[in-house]
Amino acid sequence: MELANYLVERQTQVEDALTRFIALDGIPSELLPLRLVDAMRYSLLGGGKRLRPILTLAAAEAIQPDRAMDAMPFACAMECIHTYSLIHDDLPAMDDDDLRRGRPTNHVQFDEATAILAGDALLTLAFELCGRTPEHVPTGIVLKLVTLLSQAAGVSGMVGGQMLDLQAEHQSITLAQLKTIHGSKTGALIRCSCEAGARIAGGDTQQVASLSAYGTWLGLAFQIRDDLLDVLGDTQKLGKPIGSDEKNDKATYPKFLGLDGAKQAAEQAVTQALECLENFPGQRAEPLRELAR
Ligand code: GRG
Repeated sequence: MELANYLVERQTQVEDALTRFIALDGIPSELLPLRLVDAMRYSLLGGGKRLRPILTLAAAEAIQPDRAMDAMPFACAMECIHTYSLIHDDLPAMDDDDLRRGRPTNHVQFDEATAILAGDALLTLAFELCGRTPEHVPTGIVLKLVTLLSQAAGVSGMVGGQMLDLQAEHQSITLAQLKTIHGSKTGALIRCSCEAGARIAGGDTQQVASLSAYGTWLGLAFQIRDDLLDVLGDTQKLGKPIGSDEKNDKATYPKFLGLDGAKQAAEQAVTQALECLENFPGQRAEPLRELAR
């Protein structure tokens, strides 16, 4: 399996779906605040790897390939939440960044109030998209998706993790605390993307648990890699400034473990993620395996 081709194909499908959903058809144009819609579109359609929606689709595919597209509305919901988090994270009150995905951040391109509202509106759009899961998916599963999404994005997940992260600035924290912070701030959405895909495609308890655990390990590997790229990457390729962790005196995996130790920890997390896929024989889980590698 060629991962690059798979990613391009899935990115195109996700972007087509995001473009359709953000067209906001059905709302009379005189009711739409165009500046807000422009700001939402600017960030939602402005690039990015589309990792979380691709994970949702790939997890659904690992259960039942012909059910993968049932997961598209939820996949797009995950991207809406992710995009809102980036817009808010870049604000002057948070990281105060000017560059994201190689372009001016939302508040630089528009203004702070518009950026806050664009984030808020993307968050609520995510719940609407959850409700657009095809009607043949059992209602009980859709209800579970709402709970999963709320827990992953809210106080027990991403927003809670962001708060812990802000409080930890300029404090000395332990490696265990760092893992907890990132497990919530970044890991929760990644785990939720995987678990939701499994549920939408009708996975049994064991399969759902395995794909959720895969998401947990992948989230850890992703965060360690992100910390490493902040030291070793280049701004051009990443589309955002490097060295920001050092500048903001942030606790990171390389600071705790050294560069080699952090690389090893990422490799171990990838090995664990791959082990979670052992009961998925054949080609169906190959995209998830390749993504982890
Ligand atoms: C402000 C509510 C609120 C939450 C902020 C997740 C988060 C919490 C902020 C995002 C900022 C950040 C740098 C998080 C670390 C995780 C990370 C590297 C996110 C970027 O994700 P990618 O690499 O980005 O998937 P693309 O651009 O490819 O979508």
